[in-house]
Amino acid sequence: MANENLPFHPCPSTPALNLPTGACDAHCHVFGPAADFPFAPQRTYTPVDAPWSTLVDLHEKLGLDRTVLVQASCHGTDNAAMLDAIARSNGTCRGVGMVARDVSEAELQRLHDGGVRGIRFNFVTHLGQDADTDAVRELAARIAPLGWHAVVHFEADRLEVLAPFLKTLSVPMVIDHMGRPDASRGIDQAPFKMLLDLMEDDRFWVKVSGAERITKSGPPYADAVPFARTLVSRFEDRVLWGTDWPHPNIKKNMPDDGALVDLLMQIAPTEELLEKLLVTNPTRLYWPETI
Ligand code: 0GY
Repeated sequence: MANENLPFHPCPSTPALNLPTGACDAHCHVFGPAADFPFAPQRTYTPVDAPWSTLVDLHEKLGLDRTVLVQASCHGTDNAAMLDAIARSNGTCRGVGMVARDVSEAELQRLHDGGVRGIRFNFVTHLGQDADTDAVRELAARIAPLGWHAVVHFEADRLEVLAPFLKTLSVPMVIDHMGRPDASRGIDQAPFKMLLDLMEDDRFWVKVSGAERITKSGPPYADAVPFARTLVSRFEDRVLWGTDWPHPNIKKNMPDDGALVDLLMQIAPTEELLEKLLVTNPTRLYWPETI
């Protein structure tokens, strides 16, 4: 039986930080409702229902105007819940899907028409089997003509093996959750240095999300901030941020999404950096036609 997730925070605080117009949550999920969009039988966890209407209310409270939904493993390659949300969003939401190796051209086009702009590959032990690198290579070549990118989600200790492979791909690649280092080991640890090296190559982007995942000290995530701060200060044009709502597989201290927004005061401490992180950069990847 897949493990049951904890519910998301019932009443997130209103952040003190005013976000810029067009601010984008570039990493969050919709789950179910299971009655309408059943979870994948092969999933490794069962999330709580986290429908689009709840996310819309949350974003309004936080001051977020746009959304990138990321397909999570619990829905497998059935992107229906995500596509349904995008269709309701009046153009304010785009998506990152998951697809099978033998996905048809027609299905890729259907996803594109439905607002998908990338596909995601997992190399995370607790989410089940790793993506097959031959399949990743094939799919990366197939999505390139659509102008899509790959989102790569891995645990920090996988990077040493993964980096040489990723460097052979020609599409833009977005790394989830700062490459998931153990924050208690500090920014001089080898996996984070490896990530910084990888980011010198301008095919790579990184999400400075996941403070609540990499922290060892817990809220308010002081140990995680230097990682995000370093990435934003060194690579201001290739960083993205997201809440990660509804926070799948967080086992304790379910984050207050308002507090996660307020962490941005430390992560991107000038108006210009905040504008790039929340508006300019996500626009380049997900709404390039508006530039
Ligand atoms: C995340 C993180 C997680 C889960 C998934 O695909 C997923 O199921 O993304 C996780 O458990 O670390 O990116 O939201």
